[in-house]
Amino acid sequence: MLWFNQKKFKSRNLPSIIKMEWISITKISIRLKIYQMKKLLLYILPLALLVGFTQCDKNETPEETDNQPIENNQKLIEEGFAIGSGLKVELYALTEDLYPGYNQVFFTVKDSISGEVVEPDEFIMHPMMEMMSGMMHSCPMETPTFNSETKQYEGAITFVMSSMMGSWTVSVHLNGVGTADLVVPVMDQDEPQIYSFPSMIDSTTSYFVSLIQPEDSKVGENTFEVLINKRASMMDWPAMEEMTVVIKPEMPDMGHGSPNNVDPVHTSDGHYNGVVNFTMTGWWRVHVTVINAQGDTLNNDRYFDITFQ
Ligand SMILES: [Cu+2]
Repeated sequence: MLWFNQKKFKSRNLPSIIKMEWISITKISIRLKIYQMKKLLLYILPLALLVGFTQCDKNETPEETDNQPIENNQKLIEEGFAIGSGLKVELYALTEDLYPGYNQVFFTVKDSISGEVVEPDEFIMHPMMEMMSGMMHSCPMETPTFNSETKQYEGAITFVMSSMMGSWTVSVHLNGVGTADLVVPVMDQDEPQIYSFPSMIDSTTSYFVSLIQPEDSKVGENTFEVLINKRASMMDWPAMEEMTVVIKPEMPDMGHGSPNNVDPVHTSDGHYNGVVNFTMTGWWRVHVTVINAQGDTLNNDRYFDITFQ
């Protein structure tokens, strides 16, 4: 078929009979284009929808497989191959996104070819952040241990800052031969779940307090649990077990506190458990004071904001 270059070929320069012809050819070509577009839509639209759904699926809880039930509504955060080991690592969390603070993490290790869940002989986890400046540091963590029922490694990572400041990688070293480097986003939350402060008696030492509970606050008594770590070095973040913790909840815009709170006491591995009493819904601010074994108060006013309806 004849094809007119419409930009170069102006119809007004033509004799009227040819002009008619030209118009009808243009019409045909427009019809053809519409037909082609319709056909294109017919194929592209379902494809686009399919891709859309597939991408949505990635954020959903993965489907249960025969050999590995997904526990506790876990969300797949990232997966990767440990090159050299023939194994694949999947990292799950209980929230859609990892966040600054205490995150429980779950790892499933699979044979990279058969997809079968396996228990590796050796499993070593290292969270590491590369800051914008190029400086590297780790963060507090709880070494994952194998749960023979769920066939997962279960542990915890306390991210000390969000991915706004750099890039977090959770490396998993398997059987001494391969490492899976999982680059994970750590997303800031509206109400921060962790705060840090330099010690008031030794400003070179920083402490990190993470809020673990309440997760879903309710009116009445809630378990109040925090984790306390010290930054001994960029790679060493020990849990602090000999602190005294004092809590004081208030509703800042209503000018009242609440009775019957129980200060958190140490349970294990730097975790402190107590009770916070929220007498009504709304915005609460729980002030947390950390006192060392010598009786020195280590922080000035620090708090967690907790809002619930
Ligand atoms: Cu950092």
